[in-house]
Amino acid sequence: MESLGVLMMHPMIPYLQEELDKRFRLFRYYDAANKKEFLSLHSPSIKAVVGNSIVGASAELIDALPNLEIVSTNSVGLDKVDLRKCRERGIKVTNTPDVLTDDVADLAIGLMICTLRHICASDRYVRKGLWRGLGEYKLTTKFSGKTIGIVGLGRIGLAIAKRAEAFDCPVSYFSRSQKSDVKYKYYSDVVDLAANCDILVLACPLTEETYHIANQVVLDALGPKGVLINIGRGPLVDEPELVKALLEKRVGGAGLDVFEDEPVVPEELFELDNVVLLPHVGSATVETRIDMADVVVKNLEAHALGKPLITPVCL
Ligand code: 8YV
Repeated sequence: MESLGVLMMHPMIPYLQEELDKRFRLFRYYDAANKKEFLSLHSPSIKAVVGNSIVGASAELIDALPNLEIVSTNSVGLDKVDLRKCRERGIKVTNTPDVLTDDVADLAIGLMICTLRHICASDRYVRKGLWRGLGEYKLTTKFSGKTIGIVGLGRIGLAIAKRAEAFDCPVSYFSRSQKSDVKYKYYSDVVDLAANCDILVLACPLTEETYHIANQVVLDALGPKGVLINIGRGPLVDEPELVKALLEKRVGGAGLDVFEDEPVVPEELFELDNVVLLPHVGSATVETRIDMADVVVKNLEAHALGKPLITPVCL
Protein backbone atom coordinates (compact mmCIF):
# COMPACT_ATOMS: atom_id res chain seq x y z
CA MET A 1 0.00 0.00 0.00
CA GLU A 2 2.98 2.28 0.57
CA SER A 3 3.29 2.63 -3.18
CA LEU A 4 0.00 4.53 -3.33
CA GLY A 5 0.95 8.18 -3.56
CA VAL A 6 -1.79 10.28 -1.94
CA LEU A 7 -2.05 14.00 -2.58
CA MET A 8 -3.69 15.89 0.25
CA MET A 9 -5.11 19.16 -0.98
CA HIS A 10 -5.88 21.01 2.24
CA PRO A 11 -5.03 20.64 5.95
CA MET A 12 -7.48 18.28 7.67
CA ILE A 13 -7.62 16.82 11.18
CA PRO A 14 -4.25 15.45 12.38
CA TYR A 15 -5.83 12.01 12.84
CA LEU A 16 -6.54 11.74 9.11
CA GLN A 17 -3.06 12.90 8.18
CA GLU A 18 -1.50 10.39 10.62
CA GLU A 19 -3.61 7.50 9.39
CA LEU A 20 -2.79 8.31 5.76
CA ASP A 21 0.90 8.72 6.63
CA LYS A 22 0.96 5.27 8.26
CA ARG A 23 -0.33 3.53 5.15
CA PHE A 24 0.57 5.54 2.08
CA ARG A 25 3.09 7.95 0.63
CA LEU A 26 1.55 11.28 1.54
CA PHE A 27 2.16 14.46 -0.44
CA ARG A 28 0.92 17.69 1.13
CA TYR A 29 -0.15 19.98 -1.69
CA TYR A 30 -1.05 22.84 0.64
CA ASP A 31 2.49 22.95 2.06
CA ALA A 32 4.15 23.38 -1.33
CA ALA A 33 5.40 26.91 -1.97
CA ASN A 34 5.46 26.39 -5.74
CA LYS A 35 2.44 24.23 -6.53
CA LYS A 36 3.27 23.84 -10.23
CA GLU A 37 6.81 22.63 -9.56
CA PHE A 38 5.56 20.37 -6.77
CA LEU A 39 3.07 18.73 -9.08
CA SER A 40 5.44 18.21 -11.99
CA LEU A 41 8.00 16.68 -9.59
CA HIS A 42 5.59 14.29 -7.85
CA SER A 43 2.79 13.69 -10.34
CA PRO A 44 4.16 10.32 -11.56
CA SER A 45 3.77 8.91 -8.01
CA ILE A 46 0.37 10.38 -7.23
CA LYS A 47 -2.49 7.91 -7.65
CA ALA A 48 -4.98 9.34 -5.18
CA VAL A 49 -6.27 12.76 -4.22
CA VAL A 50 -7.85 13.60 -0.86
CA GLY A 51 -9.81 16.84 -0.99
CA ASN A 52 -12.61 18.39 1.01
CA SER A 53 -15.32 21.03 0.64
CA ILE A 54 -12.69 23.75 0.35
CA VAL A 55 -10.23 22.30 -2.16
CA GLY A 56 -11.02 19.27 -4.24
CA ALA A 57 -10.01 17.86 -7.59
CA SER A 58 -10.46 20.41 -10.36
CA ALA A 59 -10.13 19.57 -14.05
CA GLU A 60 -6.78 21.36 -14.04
CA LEU A 61 -5.46 19.26 -11.16
CA ILE A 62 -6.69 16.03 -12.70
CA ASP A 63 -5.00 16.95 -15.99
CA ALA A 64 -1.74 17.43 -14.12
CA LEU A 65 -1.93 13.92 -12.60
CA PRO A 66 -1.56 11.34 -15.39
CA ASN A 67 -1.57 8.36 -12.99
CA LEU A 68 -4.52 9.41 -10.89
CA GLU A 69 -6.80 6.48 -10.06
CA ILE A 70 -9.05 7.70 -7.24
CA VAL A 71 -10.38 10.89 -5.68
CA SER A 72 -11.53 10.40 -2.09
CA THR A 73 -13.18 13.54 -0.81
CA ASN A 74 -13.46 14.17 2.90
CA SER A 75 -16.97 15.54 2.44
CA VAL A 76 -20.36 14.35 1.36
CA GLY A 77 -20.56 17.20 -1.14
CA LEU A 78 -19.00 16.53 -4.52
CA ASP A 79 -19.11 20.03 -5.94
CA LYS A 80 -15.34 20.49 -5.67
CA VAL A 81 -14.65 17.35 -7.70
CA ASP A 82 -14.81 17.55 -11.48
CA LEU A 83 -17.00 14.49 -11.89
CA ARG A 84 -17.17 14.79 -15.66
CA LYS A 85 -13.41 14.63 -15.91
CA CYS A 86 -13.26 11.68 -13.50
CA ARG A 87 -15.82 9.82 -15.60
CA GLU A 88 -13.87 10.52 -18.80
CA ARG A 89 -10.60 9.36 -17.29
CA GLY A 90 -12.09 6.35 -15.46
CA ILE A 91 -11.02 7.80 -12.11
CA LYS A 92 -12.95 6.42 -9.13
CA VAL A 93 -14.59 8.82 -6.67
CA THR A 94 -15.61 8.30 -3.05
CA ASN A 95 -17.18 10.66 -0.48
CA THR A 96 -18.25 10.49 3.18
CA PRO A 97 -22.04 10.04 3.30
CA ASP A 98 -24.03 8.84 6.34
CA VAL A 99 -21.43 9.49 9.03
CA LEU A 100 -22.14 13.24 9.02
CA THR A 101 -25.92 13.12 8.55
CA ASP A 102 -26.80 13.46 12.26
CA ASP A 103 -24.47 16.39 12.84
CA VAL A 104 -25.67 18.35 9.85
CA ALA A 105 -29.33 17.67 10.63
CA ASP A 106 -28.79 18.61 14.30
CA LEU A 107 -27.20 21.85 13.19
CA ALA A 108 -30.06 22.62 10.81
CA ILE A 109 -32.56 22.33 13.67
CA GLY A 110 -30.22 24.36 15.89
CA LEU A 111 -30.06 27.09 13.26
CA MET A 112 -33.86 27.18 12.97
CA ILE A 113 -34.33 27.55 16.72
CA CYS A 114 -31.45 30.02 17.02
CA THR A 115 -32.80 32.17 14.22
CA LEU A 116 -36.43 32.21 15.35
CA ARG A 117 -35.69 32.53 19.08
CA HIS A 118 -32.70 34.90 18.62
CA ILE A 119 -30.51 32.71 20.83
CA CYS A 120 -27.26 34.24 19.58
CA ALA A 121 -28.61 37.78 19.65
CA SER A 122 -30.00 37.30 23.18
CA ASP A 123 -26.65 35.92 24.30
CA ARG A 124 -24.95 39.04 22.91
CA TYR A 125 -27.57 41.13 24.75
CA VAL A 126 -26.57 39.58 28.07
CA ARG A 127 -22.83 39.77 27.41
CA LYS A 128 -23.02 43.43 26.46
CA GLY A 129 -24.75 44.21 29.79
CA LEU A 130 -27.91 45.29 27.98
CA TRP A 131 -30.25 43.09 30.03
CA ARG A 132 -29.21 44.98 33.17
CA GLY A 133 -29.15 48.29 31.30
CA LEU A 134 -32.21 48.15 29.06
CA GLY A 135 -34.34 45.40 30.59
CA GLU A 136 -36.02 42.42 28.94
CA TYR A 137 -35.10 41.27 25.44
CA LYS A 138 -37.81 41.73 22.79
CA LEU A 139 -40.24 38.88 22.06
CA THR A 140 -39.18 36.42 19.37
CA THR A 141 -40.94 33.77 17.22
CA LYS A 142 -42.15 30.30 18.24
CA PHE A 143 -40.46 27.38 16.48
CA SER A 144 -42.60 24.32 17.39
CA GLY A 145 -45.36 23.78 14.85
CA LYS A 146 -43.84 25.88 12.08
CA THR A 147 -44.16 24.48 8.56
CA ILE A 148 -40.81 23.37 7.21
CA GLY A 149 -40.06 23.15 3.49
CA ILE A 150 -37.00 21.11 2.65
CA VAL A 151 -35.20 21.49 -0.66
CA GLY A 152 -33.56 18.12 -1.30
CA LEU A 153 -34.90 15.09 0.57
CA GLY A 154 -31.75 12.97 0.57
CA ARG A 155 -30.13 11.52 3.68
CA ILE A 156 -29.66 14.89 5.37
CA GLY A 157 -33.03 16.27 4.27
CA LEU A 158 -34.78 13.20 5.69
CA ALA A 159 -32.87 13.44 8.97
CA ILE A 160 -33.97 17.08 9.27
CA ALA A 161 -37.56 16.06 8.54
CA LYS A 162 -37.45 13.35 11.21
CA ARG A 163 -36.18 15.83 13.80
CA ALA A 164 -38.72 18.47 12.72
CA GLU A 165 -41.55 16.01 13.36
CA ALA A 166 -40.54 15.86 17.03
CA PHE A 167 -41.29 19.60 17.18
CA ASP A 168 -44.73 19.05 15.58
CA CYS A 169 -43.58 20.84 12.45
CA PRO A 170 -45.44 19.81 9.28
CA VAL A 171 -42.84 18.96 6.63
CA SER A 172 -43.06 19.41 2.88
CA TYR A 173 -40.31 19.14 0.28
CA PHE A 174 -39.05 19.86 -3.20
CA SER A 175 -36.79 17.50 -5.09
CA ARG A 176 -36.22 16.43 -8.69
CA SER A 177 -38.85 13.74 -8.34
CA GLN A 178 -41.46 12.73 -5.81
CA LYS A 179 -40.35 10.06 -3.33
CA SER A 180 -42.71 7.11 -3.16
CA ASP A 181 -41.69 6.08 0.34
CA VAL A 182 -42.30 9.29 2.32
CA LYS A 183 -45.45 10.83 3.72
CA TYR A 184 -44.36 14.46 3.40
CA LYS A 185 -46.13 16.78 0.97
CA TYR A 186 -44.28 17.11 -2.34
CA TYR A 187 -43.97 20.30 -4.37
CA SER A 188 -42.66 20.03 -7.92
CA ASP A 189 -41.88 23.75 -7.90
CA VAL A 190 -39.53 25.30 -5.37
CA VAL A 191 -41.39 28.65 -5.56
CA ASP A 192 -44.61 26.90 -4.45
CA LEU A 193 -42.73 25.22 -1.61
CA ALA A 194 -41.30 28.57 -0.48
CA ALA A 195 -44.75 30.20 -0.64
CA ASN A 196 -46.23 27.44 1.52
CA CYS A 197 -43.73 27.11 4.34
CA ASP A 198 -42.53 29.17 7.29
CA ILE A 199 -38.95 27.88 7.13
CA LEU A 200 -37.23 26.94 3.88
CA VAL A 201 -34.23 24.64 4.38
CA LEU A 202 -31.64 24.10 1.65
CA ALA A 203 -30.32 20.55 2.00
CA CYS A 204 -29.57 19.61 -1.59
CA PRO A 205 -26.22 19.13 -3.32
CA LEU A 206 -24.75 22.00 -5.33
CA THR A 207 -25.00 21.17 -9.03
CA GLU A 208 -25.56 23.13 -12.23
CA GLU A 209 -29.29 22.59 -11.65
CA THR A 210 -29.36 23.82 -8.05
CA TYR A 211 -27.01 26.81 -8.41
CA HIS A 212 -28.89 29.88 -7.03
CA ILE A 213 -32.00 27.78 -6.46
CA ALA A 214 -32.91 30.29 -3.74
CA ASN A 215 -33.16 33.27 -6.07
CA GLN A 216 -35.12 36.50 -5.78
CA VAL A 217 -38.40 34.86 -6.82
CA VAL A 218 -38.05 32.10 -4.22
CA LEU A 219 -37.06 34.59 -1.52
CA ASP A 220 -40.07 36.77 -2.28
CA ALA A 221 -42.30 33.70 -2.18
CA LEU A 222 -40.87 32.88 1.25
CA GLY A 223 -41.83 36.39 2.31
CA PRO A 224 -41.37 38.74 5.27
CA LYS A 225 -42.35 36.11 7.83
CA GLY A 226 -40.34 33.32 6.22
CA VAL A 227 -36.90 32.15 7.30
CA LEU A 228 -34.20 30.66 5.09
CA ILE A 229 -31.83 28.00 6.45
CA ASN A 230 -28.81 26.92 4.42
CA ILE A 231 -26.72 23.96 5.54
CA GLY A 232 -25.90 22.85 1.97
CA ARG A 233 -23.62 25.08 -0.05
CA GLY A 234 -23.37 28.86 -0.31
CA PRO A 235 -24.03 29.09 -4.06
CA LEU A 236 -27.45 27.48 -3.59
CA VAL A 237 -28.45 31.03 -2.64
CA ASP A 238 -28.19 34.17 -4.72
CA GLU A 239 -26.40 35.85 -1.83
CA PRO A 240 -26.63 39.51 -2.93
CA GLU A 241 -30.38 38.97 -3.41
CA LEU A 242 -30.68 37.42 0.06
CA VAL A 243 -28.78 40.32 1.65
CA LYS A 244 -31.05 42.80 -0.13
CA ALA A 245 -34.19 40.88 0.86
CA LEU A 246 -33.09 40.75 4.52
CA LEU A 247 -32.17 44.44 4.63
CA GLU A 248 -35.48 45.37 2.99
CA LYS A 249 -37.32 42.99 5.37
CA ARG A 250 -38.77 41.06 2.43
CA VAL A 251 -37.50 37.89 4.14
CA GLY A 252 -37.97 37.38 7.87
CA GLY A 253 -34.61 35.89 8.81
CA ALA A 254 -31.83 33.50 7.86
CA GLY A 255 -29.65 30.87 9.48
CA LEU A 256 -26.60 30.28 7.34
CA ASP A 257 -23.78 27.78 7.77
CA VAL A 258 -22.44 28.25 4.24
CA PHE A 259 -21.69 31.19 1.97
CA GLU A 260 -20.96 31.90 -1.67
CA ASP A 261 -17.35 32.96 -1.17
CA GLU A 262 -16.20 31.35 2.09
CA PRO A 263 -14.75 32.58 4.37
CA VAL A 264 -16.08 35.92 3.17
CA VAL A 265 -19.48 36.75 4.70
CA PRO A 266 -21.45 39.85 3.66
CA GLU A 267 -20.82 42.35 6.44
CA GLU A 268 -24.26 43.93 6.02
CA LEU A 269 -25.58 40.84 7.81
CA PHE A 270 -23.46 41.34 10.93
CA GLU A 271 -25.87 43.82 12.49
CA LEU A 272 -29.05 41.80 11.91
CA ASP A 273 -30.44 40.01 14.98
CA ASN A 274 -32.71 37.85 12.83
CA VAL A 275 -29.71 36.32 11.08
CA VAL A 276 -27.41 33.61 12.44
CA LEU A 277 -24.03 33.18 10.77
CA LEU A 278 -21.88 30.08 11.22
CA PRO A 279 -18.46 29.30 9.71
CA HIS A 280 -19.40 26.11 7.78
CA VAL A 281 -19.44 23.80 10.80
CA GLY A 282 -22.18 21.32 9.83
CA SER A 283 -19.97 18.26 10.24
CA ALA A 284 -17.41 19.86 12.52
CA THR A 285 -17.52 17.67 15.62
CA VAL A 286 -14.62 15.55 16.83
CA GLU A 287 -16.67 12.37 16.54
CA THR A 288 -17.88 12.98 13.02
CA ARG A 289 -14.61 14.25 11.63
CA ILE A 290 -12.92 11.06 12.92
CA ASP A 291 -15.66 8.95 11.32
CA MET A 292 -15.23 10.86 8.06
CA ALA A 293 -11.46 10.34 8.18
CA ASP A 294 -11.99 6.60 8.69
CA VAL A 295 -14.21 6.48 5.60
CA VAL A 296 -11.54 8.24 3.52
CA VAL A 297 -8.81 5.89 4.74
CA LYS A 298 -10.91 2.73 4.31
CA ASN A 299 -11.79 3.71 0.75
CA LEU A 300 -8.14 4.26 -0.16
CA GLU A 301 -7.15 1.02 1.56
CA ALA A 302 -9.82 -0.90 -0.35
CA HIS A 303 -8.65 0.68 -3.59
CA ALA A 304 -5.01 -0.16 -2.90
CA LEU A 305 -5.94 -3.79 -2.15
CA GLY A 306 -8.20 -4.09 -5.19
CA LYS A 307 -11.28 -4.58 -2.98
CA PRO A 308 -14.73 -2.99 -3.40
CA LEU A 309 -14.84 0.64 -2.29
CA ILE A 310 -16.76 1.49 0.91
CA THR A 311 -18.65 4.53 -0.39
CA PRO A 312 -18.24 4.72 -4.16
CA VAL A 313 -19.87 7.56 -6.05
CA CYS A 314 -21.72 6.41 -9.17
CA LEU A 315 -20.38 8.43 -12.06
C1 8YV B 1 -16.97 19.75 5.60
C2 8YV B 1 -18.97 19.41 3.98
O1 8YV B 1 -17.12 21.07 5.98
O2 8YV B 1 -19.36 17.12 3.83
C3 8YV B 1 -19.44 18.20 3.27
O3 8YV B 1 -19.90 18.31 2.12
O4 8YV B 1 -19.16 20.50 3.54
C4 8YV B 1 -18.32 19.25 5.30
O5 8YV B 1 -18.44 18.03 5.84
C5 8YV B 1 -15.75 19.67 4.84
O6 8YV B 1 -15.61 18.78 3.83
C6 8YV B 1 -14.58 19.72 5.76
O7 8YV B 1 -13.49 19.95 5.12
